[in-house]
Amino acid sequence: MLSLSAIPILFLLQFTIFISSTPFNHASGAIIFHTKDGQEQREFDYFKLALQWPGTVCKGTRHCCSSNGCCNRSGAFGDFTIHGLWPDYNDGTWPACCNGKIFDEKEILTLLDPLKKYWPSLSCSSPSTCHGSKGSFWAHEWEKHGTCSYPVAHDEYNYFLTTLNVYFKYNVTKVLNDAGYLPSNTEKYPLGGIISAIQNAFHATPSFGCKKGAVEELYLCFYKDFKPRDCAESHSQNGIISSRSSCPKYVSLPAYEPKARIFEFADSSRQYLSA
Ligand code: U2P
Repeated sequence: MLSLSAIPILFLLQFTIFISSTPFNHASGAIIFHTKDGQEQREFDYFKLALQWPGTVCKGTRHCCSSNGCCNRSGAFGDFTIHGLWPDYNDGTWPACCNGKIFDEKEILTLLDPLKKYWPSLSCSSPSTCHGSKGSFWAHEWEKHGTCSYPVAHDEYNYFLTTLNVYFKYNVTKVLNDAGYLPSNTEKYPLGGIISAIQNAFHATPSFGCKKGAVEELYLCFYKDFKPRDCAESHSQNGIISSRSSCPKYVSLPAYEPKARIFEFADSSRQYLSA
């Protein structure tokens, strides 16, 4: 059993280990990250919660595999699902692949149920990790974005837990459903109306990505303390910041349609269909 007097010493020890392992630049006071080729990246400015709309993403499914949520139907497909929590810069660029540990699924075992449901991969392809190999969707998001979320999210478990918490707190699917914007394969909705519904609920302006007139991605933005802020839909090229949206004035929110499932054999390109 620990004596009471040992507790402050343990705390101090933990705190010292924590501080001494931070990428802190004592000259400027800023947190500096290094990519694996030694490039410096400064601390991010804000967070972007990137969500995907399975009804649109899964329309593009060409083949199936066990890891593709579009096929195994394990996800919450009437909802926006998580793409990632991205630390971004105000100029439209972002840091990527910062100092941090390689993804280890064992670190997030207790989060697997909600992650499978609300953060499913909607593709068969294995994205690249920051260490030159191919990995899971979660490995890609942690290594590319999670490692740059320091000092707000300071480890893998904390990154995934924080993302789930923000996602549940700012339930944009519920906001849209309550405002009458329901999944439909026939309706078109005014993008301005969708934006207003979100502004009224969260007091901040989201941004969007569309594919063939259908909402594919929705972005909610946050200050580092997770208070909502506007998403700066800007992209910096040669120092010139320009705005861009791939969405028309009227957009659709297609319903996810379980269709014939196309399975792919691991050993060949043979495929077969199942209802
Ligand atoms: O938009 C195409 C891809 O660029 C990455 N992206 C985009 C915007 C942003 O703020 N941050 C960012 O990282 C995303 O890459 P991914 O995480 O999918 O590898 C996005 O898909």
